[in-house]
Amino acid sequence: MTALAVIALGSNLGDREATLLSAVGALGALPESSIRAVSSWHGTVALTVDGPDPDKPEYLNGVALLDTRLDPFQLLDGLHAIENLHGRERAERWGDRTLDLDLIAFGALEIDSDQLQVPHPRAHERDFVLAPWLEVQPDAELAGHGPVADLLAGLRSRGGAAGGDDAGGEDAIGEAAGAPA
Ligand code: A4P
Ligand code: MG
Repeated sequence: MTALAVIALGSNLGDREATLLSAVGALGALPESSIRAVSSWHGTVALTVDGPDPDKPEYLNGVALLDTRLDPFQLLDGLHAIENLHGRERAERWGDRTLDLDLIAFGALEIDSDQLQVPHPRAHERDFVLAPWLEVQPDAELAGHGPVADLLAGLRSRGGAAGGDDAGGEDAIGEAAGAPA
């Protein structure tokens, strides 16, 4: 069965755009998987465990939609392999990173294991996930939370755009080459 996986990409170290584009290529090259769409890259303030920190290097964030026949755990292994290929080091939680790939949603599936939680437990409160997701899937729904458009509107009306978008929309690459319609 083919599922639609929503993957959030983030980078705040090195050549961020080159890393993100390379990661998109690697996602599309995963077995039994193809990229359906990729958002533009959004410049966002780093969110640390102590809150937003404008003194940290700025992130580029985006979202890719992936049609896949992998199961969610196989896909997570693939995401970790791609992160490692791009020099990801794990020093501190929410620390600076060359590449972070988070599985935000996997169809309407809900998983709560030590290794993997889907939907991603913090996605519903993150402007830097919801805004690019909405761009590529205007009718998106986050299982257990509702329409992404409503979540984003609520977040912005409360002024709580955690790690919020400060330069969204530039560098649009839109529909990925070779993506299925
Ligand atoms: N894991 C469980 N569920 C998932 C999932 N749905 N997707 C496990 C991906 N991984 C999942 O992740 C730690 C472990 O979470 C993994 O081993 C996996 O089995 P990690 O990538 O090693 O560490 P992390 O990313 O530092 O931790 P965490 O808690 O996942 O962080 P978040 O929530 O991903 O936040 N600020 C801006 N502006 N933009 C960002 O993209 N990202 C983060 C990371 C912090 N601040 C940010 C951004
Ligand atoms: Mg992560």
